[in-house]
Amino acid sequence: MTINIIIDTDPGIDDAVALMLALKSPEINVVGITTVAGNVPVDRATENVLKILRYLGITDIPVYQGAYRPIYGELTDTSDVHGSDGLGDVGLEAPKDYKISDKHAVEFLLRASKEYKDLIVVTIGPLTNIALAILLDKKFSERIKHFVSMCGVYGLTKYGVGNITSRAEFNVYTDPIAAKIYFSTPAIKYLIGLDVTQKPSAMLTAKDRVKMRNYGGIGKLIFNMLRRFRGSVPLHDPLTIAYLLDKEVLKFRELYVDVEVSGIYTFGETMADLRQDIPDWLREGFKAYVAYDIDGKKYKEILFTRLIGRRD
Ligand SMILES: [Ca+2]
Repeated sequence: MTINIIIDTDPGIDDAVALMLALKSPEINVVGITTVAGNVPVDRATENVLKILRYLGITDIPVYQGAYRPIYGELTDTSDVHGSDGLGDVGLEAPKDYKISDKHAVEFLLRASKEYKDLIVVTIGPLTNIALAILLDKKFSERIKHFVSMCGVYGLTKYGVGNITSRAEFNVYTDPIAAKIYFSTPAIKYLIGLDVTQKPSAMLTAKDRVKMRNYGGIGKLIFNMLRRFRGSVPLHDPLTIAYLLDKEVLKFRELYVDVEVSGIYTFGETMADLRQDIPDWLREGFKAYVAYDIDGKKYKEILFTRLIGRRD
């Protein structure tokens, strides 16, 4: 069965890997790609999507540019992580003749939610576009089969520490109001946070990356994009796609979650109500499925098999 998805993204090296994983997986039909300001300004994010499409020789997937800034929050310079171009400065070129749509990403999200009965929205950047779509159309989120989002950190494992501040994950920190609007909808949400993406068994070791390089092609590209890192590197965003390909990769718990939208040390912190034995009406926040464990070996097998054509 074909899995119809929209990917909302701010590439970003791990976004690039997520896009390639989706686009190389025949079970997945990428209905469209929407961009958002996050790791890089939105026009750069759009350009980076086009670079990936060009690299893969894809010419027919519609690309829609989205929000140029967070609703509330500021863009952070991530060039120390993602390079000055957002893709590790490996020299990928944008296609000269790829036309992006003149429609806004949010318009596309609303339209596609009506056209497809079984649409899954995958978010791997700040949630600004999603929040805007929710605010424009009360029924939008209910028309989506479900969302899968790389966002937040919920205190579910010892690996779950912030990656932008000690408490906050980047996508939520960049636009916490947008995250709150998203969390507060009754839509079905699968949230994949740093609790699982930073588990050591799920991270790409230096040895994994050398193996990738030696296989050439996409493997070499990933190696080069990540060449400034030493030791193990988490690949957060592709986990959303890996989960769609194989549900065994992640374990989820239904929890109530919320996000801190003010505070000096807690700005952008996500929290899950982990109290035991209290009635739901006393709980704080909104229902979501939150990932609490990952089969890291399986995750890496998916990356290697799909992207490089080798098991490991
Ligand atoms: Ca991202």
